[in-house]
Parts: sequence; C-alpha cells; structure tokens
Amino acid sequence: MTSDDIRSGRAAIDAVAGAPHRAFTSDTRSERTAALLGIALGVTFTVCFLTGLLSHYLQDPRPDAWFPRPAGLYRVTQGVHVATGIASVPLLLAKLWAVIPKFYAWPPFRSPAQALERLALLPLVGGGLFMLFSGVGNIELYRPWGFDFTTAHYWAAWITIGGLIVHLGAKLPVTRRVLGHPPDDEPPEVRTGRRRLLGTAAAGAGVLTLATLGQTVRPLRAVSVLGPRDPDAGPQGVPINRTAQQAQVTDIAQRDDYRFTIEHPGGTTSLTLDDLRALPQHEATLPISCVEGWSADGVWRGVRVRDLIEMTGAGAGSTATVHSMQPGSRFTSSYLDAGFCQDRDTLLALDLHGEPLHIDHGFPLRLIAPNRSGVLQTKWLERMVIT
Ligand SMILES: Nc1nc2c(c(=O)[nH]1)N[C@H]1C(S)=C(S)[C@@H](COP(=O)(O)O)O[C@H]1N2
Ligand SMILES: [Mo]
Repeated sequence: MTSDDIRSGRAAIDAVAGAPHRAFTSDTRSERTAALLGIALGVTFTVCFLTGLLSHYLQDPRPDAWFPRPAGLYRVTQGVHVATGIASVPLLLAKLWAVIPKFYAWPPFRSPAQALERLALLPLVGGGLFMLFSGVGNIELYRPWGFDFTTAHYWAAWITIGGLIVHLGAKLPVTRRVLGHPPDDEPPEVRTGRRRLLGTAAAGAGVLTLATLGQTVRPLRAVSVLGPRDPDAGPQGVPINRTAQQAQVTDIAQRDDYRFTIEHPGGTTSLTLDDLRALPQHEATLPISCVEGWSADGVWRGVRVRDLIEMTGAGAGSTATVHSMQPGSRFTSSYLDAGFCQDRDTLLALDLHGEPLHIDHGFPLRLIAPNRSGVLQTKWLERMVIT
C-alpha cells in the first residue's frame, strides 16, 4: 500500500464519518464530552467490577469469609452489578461515538507514552465490549458462544480493568484541564450537541435499567420488558433456575424410600420425610438471588440446620456441607461455615408458600439460607456432612 492509497482511504473514511461527527471535529469539544462520558463509565465500570468480584467469590461452593447478615445484601450487590453493567451499554456507545475520529487520527501516536495509552485501548474497548455483550447475553439467556461464561467473564474483567487503569492514568491531566475550565467561549451549538448526546446516553441508561430491574424490584415488573424472568412466574410463584428434568432427578427425588442422611462426628443418622416433618419447623422469608440478575422472595418452612447439628450432639462451632442427589455438576453441594450453620434462618426447607416444595424447587428438601447467591441454595438434598 502506498502513502497515496492510505491518504485516499483516509479521505473516504472522513467522507463517511465526517457528516455525523461534524459536531465533534474540534478537539476541545470532543475532549469535554469524552471526559464527562469517561467519568460516568469509570464509575459504572468500577462499581460493576467490584460487585462482580464479590459475586464471583460467592459462587465458589466453599467461600470461607462470608456472613449470613444482612439477609438481603447479596441480592442488592448482584442487582447493582447487573444494573451498572446494563447502564454502561449506552454510555460506552456514546463514548465510542464521541471519540471515533481519534481511532483513525494520523500518525497513530507521537510519543512512547501515547503509544502505550493507545495500546491500552485494545483491552479497554475490546474487553469492555466483550464484558457487556457476554453479560447482557447471559442474563437474556442468549448464549451462542462455546466458552464457559463465568470463567471468560471473570478473566476479561481483569483485562478490561487493567486497560481502564492505564487509560484513567493517561487521561487524568486532560480530564482535569477540560473540567477545571468551564468552556465560556464555547459556541452554543457545541453545548447543545453535547447536551443532546449526554442526554440520550443517560436516558438510554435509565430506560434499559428500568426495563431489566423488574427482574428483582417487583414494582418495576410492569415495565420490565427486557428481563426474561418475571419474579412471580414459576411454580409456587417463584422462578426456576434448573428444572428437575434438566437436572435428571425427576425419578430419584420422588422415591418412596427417600432418606436424608446426616454424617456427623458421632456416626450416621438417617431420617425419612416424616421424621423431618416431626422435628420443630421454622419459617423464614428469604430471597433466591440468582447471579443472572433475577431475584424473588419466598416464604420457606423447614428444619433449622442448627437444630440438626444439636440433635446429633455436634458442637455449635460445627460446619456442614449439604449434598444434592443430582448427578455431578458444579453446584450440587454447598458449604455452610459455623456462622451460617448457627443462623436461625438457615433451613433445610420442606415447604414453600405453605405447600410442600414443587419438584422443580427442590422436593423433597432444599437448602435456603440468608445472604447467599442462588447457586449455593442447593436443591434435592440427600445428605449432610457435619464436621
Ligand atoms: N442441585 C441443584 N441445586 C440448585 C441448582 C442446580 O442446578 N442444581 N441451581 C441453583 C441456582 S443457580 C439457583 S438461582 C437456585 C434457583 O432456585 P429455584 O429454581 O428454586 O428458584 O437454585 C440453585 N440450586
Ligand atoms: Mo442461579
């Protein structure tokens, strides 16, 4: 390719891109708009990253530093994670729109520092687009990809945040300069143009957030056109993550000779469903808070884990792991540290909303405990190991 070819190619790009970007051709204008959008994105990305790290940690079947109270905390942090991710979509699109002439600026860099700054755009823009596309796809239950979502989303987050840190460092002086001096000499049409772009991005973020938050904030259900889960739709008024059939437990979960076994330091105890029902029953109103962004309250009734521990003679410092009869999958067991074991609302539930659990909600027995991600509320229990 000759330099003439490059020049004529650039002229063609300018001809196409020039018209929509007329309002952003001046550096000062694009800098101020880009800086404001950058701040908004810096906030949403950081909050989304931190709540995402927490969520990732709490999907580990054995998180060892977590606590049962306040009961609804995880529901809020995960709602914030999904909401900030969704609000980032229009912000990122507006930001790319505002800075697009810079992507084909020539020469691409003038100093090694600028080369580094521009290189960091690759993980930042590429990673950011990947995070939002995969995240939104996952909550919309649209998963055309062949990779494991959790692993890819987690590692891409670190790559994106690395790019963000370099970018913020490089842009700090510019941001300070453009925000420190209000542009009094700015032509009115520039200000109008910026207000329109920022207004559109903010409105887009607001509408998208409202349209998905209904998955977890019940009063917003009516406007929740994008959330695929209605928190009221499902057997017994609670959505289902994986059905008994999908988990291949339909037959074994309904066997007449069902026994729940407790292995403890003093031996093994085997309980029938009638035995479990004969024990003191307790009620707790607790949410299922799925990592996929939906959550729903349930009124659960069953046996306290701490009563079972006491019954076996194990001490109050005991920990417990519950196991599902579901054949091998990542989330077929769940660990309860001493704090969770002793919480009055940590139940092996037999009933939901006054009826025996629907088979898809974990009949005959499931774990339900406060401040916990949905993936750790194991269904179709057959065994508990106390140590
Ligand atoms: N054995 C087993 N338990 C499980 C799951 C599963 O796939 N298998 N899914 C978990 C997930 S991801 C969630 S969000 C909750 C959902 O509970 P629900 O289907 O009763 O609403 O169950 C959890 N318990
Ligand atoms: Mo879930």
